[in-house]
Amino acid sequence: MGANRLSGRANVKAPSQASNRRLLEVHRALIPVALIAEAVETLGDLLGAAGAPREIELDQRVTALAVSDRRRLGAVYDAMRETAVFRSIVTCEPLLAAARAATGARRLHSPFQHCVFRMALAGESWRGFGWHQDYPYNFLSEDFVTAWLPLTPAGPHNGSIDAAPTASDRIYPVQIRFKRDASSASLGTRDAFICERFHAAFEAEATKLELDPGDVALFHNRLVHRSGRNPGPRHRYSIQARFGDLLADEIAARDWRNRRSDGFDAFKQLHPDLVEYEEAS
Ligand SMILES: O=C(O)CCC(=O)C(=O)O
Repeated sequence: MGANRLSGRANVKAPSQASNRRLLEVHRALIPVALIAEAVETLGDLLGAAGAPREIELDQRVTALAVSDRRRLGAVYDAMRETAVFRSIVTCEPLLAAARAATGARRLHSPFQHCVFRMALAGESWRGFGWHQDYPYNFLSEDFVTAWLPLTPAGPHNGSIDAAPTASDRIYPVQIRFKRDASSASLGTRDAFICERFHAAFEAEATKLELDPGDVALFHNRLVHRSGRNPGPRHRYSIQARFGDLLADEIAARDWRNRRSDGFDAFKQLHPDLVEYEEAS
């Protein structure tokens, strides 16, 4: 796998048959340092309130809670997304300005259900996302973007994100399957990963993002990417938000319908040809 560090000005153009918006931009030090610090402290406090020992550092608190009470760790994921600092980050003006520039939107569309907090725990690759594009997942306007921002350094040491920009010239067919844990038990919600026959081409050009806290990667929804496997021992903490063009013809024409709950119904209706398989519920 390629180990290129994407530079601050990464700008990979899509082939001409697709939209000419940038597939991937990395903005260094975009999010105010104080907001990142507050988010990390808030996460530490949440873990403490959930029962993790307060005298140990962040990663150790997460590991301790994952071992002692996995369900409580799940509650911390959800609560983190409900904090004021989370909202402050996904609505901070530098991020919105970058999103407006990347999408060309005069008015941004950013449904809150598509703003997520993630912990990629060391060694838990079953929780990661396989090769996918965000288009079916969020289903906003044609040129919508994902903002991916780490709260602690992200790189090969904790997996980060693998991206395959030059293969991102079209929307690929997907297989819709239930998420499963390490023992293959269904987790109830679904994924739409790209069909396996394309993976070798993605692997051949995969590039790993290296980002510091405060940096933001903006991906076009067509960017093929996946969660890099976190070898540990550090966990990875990140926030993702999605931004589309509220006034784009295609989203207005479908009454702003996007992926409002689990499932890929709106995507399936528009692109039945791109769903190669769907696991029965
Ligand atoms: O953070 C990750 O590991 C994957 C997230 C991702 O691929 C996404 O939000 O689109």
